Amino acid sequence: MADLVFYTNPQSRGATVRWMLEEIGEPYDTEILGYGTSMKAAPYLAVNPMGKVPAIVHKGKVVTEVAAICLYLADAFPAAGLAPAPADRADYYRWMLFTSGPVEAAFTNRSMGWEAPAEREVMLGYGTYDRTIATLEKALAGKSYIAGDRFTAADLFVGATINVMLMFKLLDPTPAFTDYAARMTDREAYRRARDIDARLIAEQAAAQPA
Ligand SMILES: N[C@@H](CCC(=O)N[C@@H](CS)C(=O)NCC(=O)O)C(=O)O
Repeated sequence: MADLVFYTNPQSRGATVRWMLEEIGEPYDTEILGYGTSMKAAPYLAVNPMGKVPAIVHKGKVVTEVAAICLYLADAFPAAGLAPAPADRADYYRWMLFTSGPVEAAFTNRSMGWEAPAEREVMLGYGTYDRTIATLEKALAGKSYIAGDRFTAADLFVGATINVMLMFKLLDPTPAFTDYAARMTDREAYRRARDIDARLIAEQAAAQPA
C-alpha cells in the first residue's frame, strides 16, 4: 500500500487531482468509487462524510476539496516545484481560491439555470457571473502563468477549471481562455492523467451488462 491513496471516479473532478498526482510523480494507489453506491457507503463516508470524490489520504491524513488537495500536494512534495516560495504566494492563493469559490459557484449556478435577482447579488460571493468571469479574464491578461513566471498548482487548477467550463460551454471561448487552457494542458502529466481516466471509463463501460 502506497503512502498516498487517491479516491476518485474517472468521470469526476477527480480528473484534476489525477493530473496533479501525475505532475508530482510519486507512487499512489487508486480506489475507484461508484456514484450512489460505494461513494455513499460507510467505508468511504469514514474518509469523506460528504460521500463525494475526490479525496486523498496521505500518511493517514485525509484531504478533500480539489483546490485543497492541489495546495496540499504542492507543499507535501516540494521537489515537483509546483508551489512558489512562501513570500511569492499572493497571486497563487488569490486566484486558486477565487476559482474554487466564486468561479465554481458562478458556473455551477449558471449550469443549473439559476439567476439571482439583481437586488440580491450583493449577498452572493461571486456577485454576478459576468463580473466574475471578466475578473478571471483580467487576471490572465498579458501573463504566461497566473501566479508568477512558471507553471504552478494554481495554473493546474485554474487551467483545469477553465478547460471544463469551455467543454461544457459555460464560458465564452475568448482567446484569453482558450489559449490559456491549451497552454496549461499541453503537458505530459496532463496527457497521462487523461489517458488513465479514459481507460478506466472504457473499462467501466465494457463491464456494464448489455
Ligand atoms: N467541492 C468539491 C466537489 C466534489 C464533488 O461535487 N464531486 C462530485 C463529482 S465531480 C461527486 O462526488 N458527486 C457525487 C455525489 O454527490 O454523490 C471538491 O472540490 O472536491
